[in-house]
This record gives sequence, C-alpha cells and structure tokens, in this order.
Amino acid sequence: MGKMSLKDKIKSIFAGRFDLLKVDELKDEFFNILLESDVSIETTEYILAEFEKKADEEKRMKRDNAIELLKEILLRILNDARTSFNFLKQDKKPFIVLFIGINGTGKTTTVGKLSYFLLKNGKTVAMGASDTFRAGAIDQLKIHGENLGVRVIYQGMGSDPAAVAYDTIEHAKARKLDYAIIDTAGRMQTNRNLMEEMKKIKRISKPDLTILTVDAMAANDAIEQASTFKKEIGFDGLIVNKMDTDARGGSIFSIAHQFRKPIYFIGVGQNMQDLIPYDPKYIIDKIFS
Ligand SMILES: Nc1nc2c(ncn2[C@@H]2O[C@H](COP(=O)(O)OP(=O)(O)OP(=O)(O)O)[C@@H](O)[C@H]2O)c(=O)[nH]1
Ligand SMILES: [Mg+2]
Repeated sequence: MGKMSLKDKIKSIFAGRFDLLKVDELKDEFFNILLESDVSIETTEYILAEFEKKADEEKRMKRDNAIELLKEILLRILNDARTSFNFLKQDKKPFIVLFIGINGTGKTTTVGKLSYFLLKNGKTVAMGASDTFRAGAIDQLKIHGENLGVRVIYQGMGSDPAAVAYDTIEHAKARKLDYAIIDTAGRMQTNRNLMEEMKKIKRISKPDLTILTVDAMAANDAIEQASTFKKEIGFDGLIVNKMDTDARGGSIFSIAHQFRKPIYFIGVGQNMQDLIPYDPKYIIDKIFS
C-alpha cells in the first residue's frame, strides 16, 4: 500500500462493499491512508476529528458518503490557504518579490517561472541574482534571463547579496519596470550566519512580498523548515514545488493546514510554464476523480 498515491488509496477504501460501514472502521482506514500519504499526524488528527463531528449522528455510513465527507473536509483545508492577493493587480512599481527557502526547493526555477507568468500577462520584470553563495547559481538565473528576455542583475560570486538586491530594485526603478524578483541562496533553517544574512537582504530590499518555496516531497520536514523561517525572517506566503513528482500527494494538506499562510502557486515541473495558480478544487478533483 505504501507506494500507492492518495488517490489510489482513497479509491481502494472498502471498495466493493455496499453495506453500511462503521464510523470507527472508516476512521482507522483514513488514519492509515492519510499518514501513508505524508499528511502529518497533526493534520490527520484534525481531519479525523472533523470527520467524526460530521459523521457522529450516523454511526454507520455508506462508503461513498464517507468518501464524499472526507473530500469536503480536505477541500476546506485547502481553501483556507487561498488568498485574494493577485500578482497581476499591483500598482506599486516596482513590486518587489523576495524568494527564500532551503536548498533545492525550487527558488531559482520559480523566480524564472514567476517572471514567465508575469511576462505572459504583459508585465515587465527584472531578476536579481542574490544567490552569490552557490557556484552556478548566477549562471542558472542568467540562463533563465536569456531564455525569457529578462534582465538579470548580478555581481560576482561571494559578493554581498543585499547589494545585488538593492541594485536590482534600482534598475527596476530606473526602467519603470513592474516587478523586481530576487533569488537568494538556499539555507538550512539551522544555519545561523545564513539566516542573519537573509534578514539583512530583507531589511535592505524591503520586499512587498516574501515567498517561501517548499518541496512537496519533503512533507513534514517542510513544516519544520517553514516554522523556523516564519519565526526568523517572516514570509507572506508559499509556493509548493514538485507537486508533479510527489507520488504520495498528501503533504499539501499539512502545508495548508499548519502554516496558516496563503499558497500562491504550485510547481508541477521543471519548465517555465510549470507553475500553476493554487486551485484547491483542481487538486481535490485530481485526487478524487
Ligand atoms: N519536477 C519538478 N522539479 C522542480 C520543480 N521546481 C524545481 N524543480 C527542480 O528542482 C531542482 C532544484 O531547483 P532550484 O530552482 O535550483 O532550487 P533552489 O531552491 O534554487 O536551490 P538552491 O539554489 O540550491 O537553494 C532543479 O533541478 C529544478 O529543475 C517542480 O515543480 N517540479
Ligand atoms: Mg537557487
């Protein structure tokens, strides 16, 4: 059962049984499939409590009704992470977006993807290569810039990332660009120096929006990382990447439930167009279809 997706697991719950199922039996079944799908304990317990609240009048229920109820609860969790914030309706110029997150969660790729999204919608953008720490990071962003026809502001490896962010914003101001989007070096939540450096980048760039990227596959680790970033640096919302490779598929529920922050987009691949606006109904329909 471990390798099945959340979708397959839900389909398999008491499949073929048309008699009435005990609520306790259903709860045990849900408990296992949610945990195996990377939903955290805390969120799983919340889901089961909600299920019991709604189900307790009928201590037995039909399989399809139980699944329908689970679907409603899951949709409500995802809906709580929706936001009315609209990237395309910002009057401030440049609107400054800062990306933060641990290594490999997709910051640099998402800076490119978000620029692509904005360009496609008629906006103008500059990107700032404030990851001056990892070899290759500047080139990685420059390649995105070349492909997209977007100016990348950079200095040499080891230069001050806050200065690069500052230059990016100055460039965007001078050119009257709509957005300045700033990449930063990945850092573990435990690395004090890098966390301090991140605070400085944020202080100097004064972002209008700070976005934490998380990896859907990192599941419970992502929750832990986010709490530290929330406490140390602060962020406005999230982009959940690698939803396409997350076979288990349950971490989005813990992320939505436990962060209590909006999710703007999900990343569903490595290409520039693989960033889709966060849409709970789309995610739920994929699981329950
Ligand atoms: N399948 C898939 N791969 C992704 C997605 N987002 C990013 N990646 C890949 O994940 C890897 C890491 O992405 P980066 O954008 O370099 O991550 P980063 O956060 O900038 O990493 P550091 O700079 O090392 O901190 C790259 O190979 C990306 O192509 C996604 O949504 N789906
Ligand atoms: Mg990077």
